[in-house]
Amino acid sequence: MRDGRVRIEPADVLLVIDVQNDFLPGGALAVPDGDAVIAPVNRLAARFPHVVLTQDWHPPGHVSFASSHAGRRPFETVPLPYGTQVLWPDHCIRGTAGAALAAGLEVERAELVIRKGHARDVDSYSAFLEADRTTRTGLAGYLRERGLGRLFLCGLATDFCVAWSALDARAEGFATFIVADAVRGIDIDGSLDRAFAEMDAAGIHRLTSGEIG
Ligand code: VGL
Ligand code: ZN
Repeated sequence: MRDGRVRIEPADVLLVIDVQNDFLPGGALAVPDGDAVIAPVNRLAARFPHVVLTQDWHPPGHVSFASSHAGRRPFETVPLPYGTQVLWPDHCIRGTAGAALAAGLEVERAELVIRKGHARDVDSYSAFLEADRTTRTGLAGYLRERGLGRLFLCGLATDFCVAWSALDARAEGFATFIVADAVRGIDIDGSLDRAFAEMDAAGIHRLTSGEIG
């Protein structure tokens, strides 16, 4: 849903999803135009009262890597105990340069970094719930304990980690906004249009950073 200007309130949180080298042009799982989010994210991060970051943070041999499945290639899908998994190139291996936050990201005011996808056999696009849909990252409890939220999401990738995080934020009862000029998508077989349709249907607000006052 589109609405007009929104004024920043004291409990508002900017949730910066996965702005990591492997998702930038030249990275292992490059999101087209992914580096375009850095400038708007920096401007937002300077203005929000609270900033929380996520990092995709996989062990070597992670179940989401095509290289962990004999004969499979990136962007194919496989059935796993928790559902259908898209297979990716090896990316965001914990501690590597590819997993590091983008060099130009100015987020020193971030109060929390949530790392996700760290269990070898379960992926986690969402900042709240792993792909088994039962294991929690702790983020909802952290936000509630501190009395924080509304949530304003930005980062990468719109149709995977941003959308899953936004949908779970909404399901947790947080007022949730997507900052459209501060996200970019991967877009596999229409996944970007689908993600926006699902977010619209869930009551997630869409605005541009210029509409945040
Ligand atoms: C992501 C695919 C695999 C993301 C993470 O950050 O959107 N996408 N791992
Ligand atoms: Zn990943």
